[in-house]
Amino acid sequence: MARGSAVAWAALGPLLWGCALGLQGGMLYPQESPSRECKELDGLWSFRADFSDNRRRGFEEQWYRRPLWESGPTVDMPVPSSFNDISQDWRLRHFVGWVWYEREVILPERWTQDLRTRVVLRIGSAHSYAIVWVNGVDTLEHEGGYLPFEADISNLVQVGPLPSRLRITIAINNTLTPTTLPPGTIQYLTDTSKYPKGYFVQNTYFDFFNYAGLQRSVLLYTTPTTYIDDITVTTSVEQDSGLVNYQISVKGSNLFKLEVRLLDAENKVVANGTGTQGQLKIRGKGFDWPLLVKDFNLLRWLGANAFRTSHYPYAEEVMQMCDRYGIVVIDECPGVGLALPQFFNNVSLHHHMQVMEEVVRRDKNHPAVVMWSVANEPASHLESAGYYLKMVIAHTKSLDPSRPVTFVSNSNYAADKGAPYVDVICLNSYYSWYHDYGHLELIQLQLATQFENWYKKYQKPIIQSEYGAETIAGFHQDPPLMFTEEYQKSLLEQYHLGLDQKRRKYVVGELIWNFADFMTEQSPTRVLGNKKGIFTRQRQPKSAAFLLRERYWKIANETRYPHSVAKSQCLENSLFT
Ligand code: GCB
Repeated sequence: MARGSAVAWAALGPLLWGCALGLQGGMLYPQESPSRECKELDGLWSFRADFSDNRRRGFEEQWYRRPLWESGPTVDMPVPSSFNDISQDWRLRHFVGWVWYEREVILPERWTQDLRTRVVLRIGSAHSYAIVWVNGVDTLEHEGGYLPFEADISNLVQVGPLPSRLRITIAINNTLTPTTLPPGTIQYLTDTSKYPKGYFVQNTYFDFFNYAGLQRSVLLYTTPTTYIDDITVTTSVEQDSGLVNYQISVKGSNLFKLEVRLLDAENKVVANGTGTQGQLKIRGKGFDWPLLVKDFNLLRWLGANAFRTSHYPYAEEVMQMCDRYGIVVIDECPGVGLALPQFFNNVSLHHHMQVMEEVVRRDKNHPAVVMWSVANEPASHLESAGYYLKMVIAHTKSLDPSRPVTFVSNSNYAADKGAPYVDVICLNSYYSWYHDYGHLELIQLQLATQFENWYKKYQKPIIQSEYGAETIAGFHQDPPLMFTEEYQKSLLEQYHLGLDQKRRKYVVGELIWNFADFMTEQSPTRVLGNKKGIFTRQRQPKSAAFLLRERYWKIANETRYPHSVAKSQCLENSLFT
């Protein structure tokens, strides 16, 4: 059901570097300034799902040509949100195909009259394929969710006297195909004794609900016609000084003068520069007060200092909070569910590289990002996956030579074909949960074997990137049984004993699965979603949260005050600044 031509299957072969790769321009986070204005388009949009059999009625009847209400009934849809959770209509929750959003905007007169102003339409993310029309004109298409895209619409709004009313129509298709990220398949069920004609299901190979729609903010912003299009910052330390290297890309004209000022948290200028590239030298450390946002307060309460954006890039505002809170991030792209051999084809590889370009372009200047992750649990035992991962990793390294690159593996150490190319080995394992369930006594042995095998083969640092147990808050049983809070706690305790054996050697990180319970598709193994959270979906702690809190603060204090007796409590006001 993807728009356009059918999936092109191509045998894996050498890719021509640079061929159609390379994003045009930057993707800076829009900020208001004396020369830039923003107009948020969050709020109620008109919405319609195309329930027609082929899901193409909207294109056949050209719904974008006229206001959406003229072609049929619409409902209110808040933006940002996932359309799946808003309506009481069961069909919409599980809808697969094209949905249509529309919103009218009145522009300030200056935006339409002043030809020295550029007007840009920016969509924070549209999962997963989007087509955008402005006043009925096909303006922008984008493939892939979770990442922003934008178009200069000046020539559509600056067209003579007062077209100050703008109609924005966005069609979004959430169908996952073998070449989307994450990939998926559509299966038609043709046994007419069981299914009505034309019945199909969307198969996915990952463990979260495929929420869709305009899930992040949509906005309009302006820049002057000569404008900063992109900034790339890399940092290093030389003795007592921090070095900030910058490169600035200016578009629109060659006649400009650039002054660069670096501000600290209190907006004081700490370094100056001029020109499109240079180096700023600064001294000292930054310090941030905790912000009043629940998840970050919980991270701080826990003493956690890192997370992975499993399994897609998080909102830009989350990355900004991480910068402020000193939380380091393994920034992962939506390369999840790469489970079938046919997903490792050239079209997917090309798209995957493009997605990594978009991730790096968006997040490269966040100091919080410590590593890029190109995939979660791909079928990395396949030869074709080895080549595919090698290419995506090499491409990511060429985009950002300053950061390590990884993918998260759950393959056997002897069979994994992608591990030779990563800088850090990230491993997911579920001892005593998906294997040998109930046998907590086996965890330490199995974990030690896992670490020793991988380290012996690769001699690379290792992160335990997932471990955990499904736990229904309020279920208790002692001695512990699966799904109880006691079982989750005991399982983590056993893992921690194993992790501590290797922690000072080559195991450089541990990431619990999961921070909080989350929604998944229905299945016999999921009780209203994945319940491996140490917090509920409402952010209340399960018993395991207290265990982790003890552990994380103890480790943090050991590191920060190596000569005092390690205490398992927060010793300061600030987190890891
Ligand atoms: C995994 C996946 C994660 C799942 C988790 C689980 O290995 O990476 O997406 O949610 O296991 O709970 O099964």
